[in-house]
Amino acid sequence: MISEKLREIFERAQRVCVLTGAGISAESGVPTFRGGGQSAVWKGMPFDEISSARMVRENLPEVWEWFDYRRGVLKDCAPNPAHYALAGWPDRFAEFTLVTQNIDGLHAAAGSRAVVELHGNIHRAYCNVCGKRFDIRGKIPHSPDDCDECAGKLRPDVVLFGEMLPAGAFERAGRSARSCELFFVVGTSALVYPAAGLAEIAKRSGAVLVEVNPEATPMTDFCDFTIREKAGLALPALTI
Ligand code: BJW
Ligand code: ZN
Repeated sequence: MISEKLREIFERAQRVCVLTGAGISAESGVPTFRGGGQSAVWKGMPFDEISSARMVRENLPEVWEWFDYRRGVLKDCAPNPAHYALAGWPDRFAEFTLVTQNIDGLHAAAGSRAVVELHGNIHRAYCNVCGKRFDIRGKIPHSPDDCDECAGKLRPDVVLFGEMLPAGAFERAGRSARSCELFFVVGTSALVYPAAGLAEIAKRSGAVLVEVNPEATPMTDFCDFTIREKAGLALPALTI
């Protein structure tokens, strides 16, 4: 249920920023990491163990197996009405920034441009030695394995626990969080930092904070509005 007050604020807003998480892709069939009191597990390993900087150092082939499996799942997933609704938002507002923690590329597939991808993109790899990037979309299992410049090993171009975010990405997101009037937190458990900190920055800078999530999160109490619905219902309903 969307309040009339929120509709009014939405209609008048000029500067809007949206942070999305795994929940926005749930209705596309992409599994979330957490939610419903459960946490993803791969071969008996909690995902935060396999998706970690330590695992890349100690067992890169296992990391690749996990990401190749995930790319296999994604192969059959398409954007849902929530991704499409957001793809139209740049036309409604003078300034609009879409920031995502997702690595699935579904915002771009729905037509969103200039998406700030805080945690990288599962369809790319980079060389552990020289940093050269490779497009691995459609190559399952991934290939090549080694860099064609320096023969270094490739790794997924995603940000794992204990790793830094891509240069400039958080800064760009932070600028938008600081300057927007309306900030949406969509489909994220708001547990992972520094991404979750963007909502706090926006709130402290005076933005109206809106959460779209069927479940409560640690961010809920800071929010001015909560839409306790699936993103695929809530975002198109707000856009109408
Ligand atoms: C729906 C729905 C529907 C369902 N509609 N909603 C400050 C405090 C404490 C710790 C830290 C801190 N700062 C940094 C840290 C450490 C760490 C961290 O945050 N740890 C906490 C978990 C404790 N952060 C990092 O390590 C980050 N790096 C960093 O800080 O660098 C500096 C540094 C470097 C070296 C040393 C020290 C510092 C990097 C974080 C990278 C996170 N990467 C992952 C994995 C990516 C690769 C992969 O895919 O495997 O990114 S973790 C995973 O969580 C993934 C996600 O992007 C991220 C967030 O998850 P998200 O999107 O919120 O999904 P879920 O599943 O948690 O939630 C889904 C939600 O959707 C639920 O709420 C549902 O209810 C909802 N939902 N259906 C709407 N239809
Ligand atoms: Zn290389």
